[in-house]
Parts: sequence; structure tokens; C-alpha cells
Amino acid sequence: MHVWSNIVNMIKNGPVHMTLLDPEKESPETAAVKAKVTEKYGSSIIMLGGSTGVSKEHLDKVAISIKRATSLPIILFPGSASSVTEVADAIYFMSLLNSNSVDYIIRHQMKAAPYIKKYNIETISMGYIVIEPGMTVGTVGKAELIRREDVDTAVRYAIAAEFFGMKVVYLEAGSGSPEPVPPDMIKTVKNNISIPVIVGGGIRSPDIARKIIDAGANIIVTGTLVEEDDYSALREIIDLTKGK
Ligand code: 1GP
Repeated sequence: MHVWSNIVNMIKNGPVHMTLLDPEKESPETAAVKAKVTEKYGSSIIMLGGSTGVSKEHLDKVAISIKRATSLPIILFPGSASSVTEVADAIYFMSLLNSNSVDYIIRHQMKAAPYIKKYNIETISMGYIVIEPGMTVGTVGKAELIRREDVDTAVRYAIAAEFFGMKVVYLEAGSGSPEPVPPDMIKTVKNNISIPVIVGGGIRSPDIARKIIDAGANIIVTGTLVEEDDYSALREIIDLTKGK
């Protein structure tokens, strides 16, 4: 499967919605139910991952269960080198660009690289940029958080990601953030790079999602809505990505 080239094609027709499931918070059974519902509502991809590690055994079970229940591709969104399963279709090979720890910039990636190669999982090179408040991923990833008004620094990281040859940039406010990434930051980042932009963290209502989409996000990610079974908001948000 050519996961990224399919996504690039989808993006040409408008924004794409991805659903984040945290394997640490789901059993194989609940993950399958949630993935099935999001597929029914039109979400395009299941992102599987979280900030804290899970055993490979559990990750395998959750991924197999999602695969059995849906036909959605799974992209791993790893929190560490151990978050790799060959059941996934692809993995964000990501670097937390504004981390103060070399672990999250390149060391976890170095440790995971031979396993990803052995499993023959498609890699999607991604520059991950964490904005205030950052939530758990900001703390765990030792991010030097970008202030919400500091659009210039976000733009600099995004241009650097493009220069490194990364395929996509992810602007992250942190899962469960009370506020999403500021729309003016998204807009200015978009205007300064030609690779797609993913936005996530704090997108919990159709109103917020509309602002993020209007700012130019190519991909929007929601996790908490599904975690909390808030399917009516989720459905409206996915409809927005489809111009409904
Ligand atoms: C976190 O961007 C994602 O990595 C999703 O955030 O849980 O706030 O939707 P939420």
C-alpha cells in the first residue's frame, strides 16, 4: 500500500481527517469499535500512538483488531522506539524538532530504524512541532514549547523541516489542549512552505475545526473526541472536511 501517495491525492481535493487512537487507553475491542464508527463517519486514516509506551504485544493486538474491523490504513504515531508493529501500514518517521532532548530528535528513531526496515513498513518523514500548551507530549518530549504568539519560530521550524526533505509538518498543541494551534500561525506556516501541514490538539468542536480548515490545514487530527465517545461533534467535524 502506498499510504502517503494516497493521502497526497486526497489532500488535492480538500482537507483530510485522521483519527488518533492511543493504544494505552484502548483494549483491542474498544479500539475496533471506535475505528469502525470513525470509518462510518468518513475519517480516512487511523493514527495509532501516544506519548507513553505500550508493549509490542498489546500494540499488535490493537492494530490487528482495528484491521479486522475496518479497511482504514493504520499509520503509527510513535511515542518511542518500542512503538512499532508490523501490522501497521505506515509509520510517521518523526522528529520532535523543538525538543531539548536528542532522544526525541533522533535517538529513538535510530533505535527503531532497523525494526522498521525489517518489518518493511512505509515511512512518512515528518517534522513535529509542539506549540503551547503542549500537554503531555510537550512534557514527555522535553519540548521547548513555541509560544502561541511566536509565529516566526513556528515558521522557521517548518521551513527547516522542508529543507531537511521531510514530507509533512505537524503543528501540535497537545492532546486534550484547551485551545488548538492558533489559526494565524497555521496560515503563516502554510504560506511559507510547500509541504502539507497536519494540525492537531484541542480540535473538539466544529467551530474550532472550521477555523483550522480555513487557516489552511491539510490534515486535521482528533483524538480526545473519540476517546470520550463524543461522536456527534466528530461527525460534524468530518463532514466539514468533506465540504458538507
Ligand atoms: C494529539 O493532535 C492529537 O497528538 C489529537 O489531539 O486529543 O486534543 O484531539 P486531541
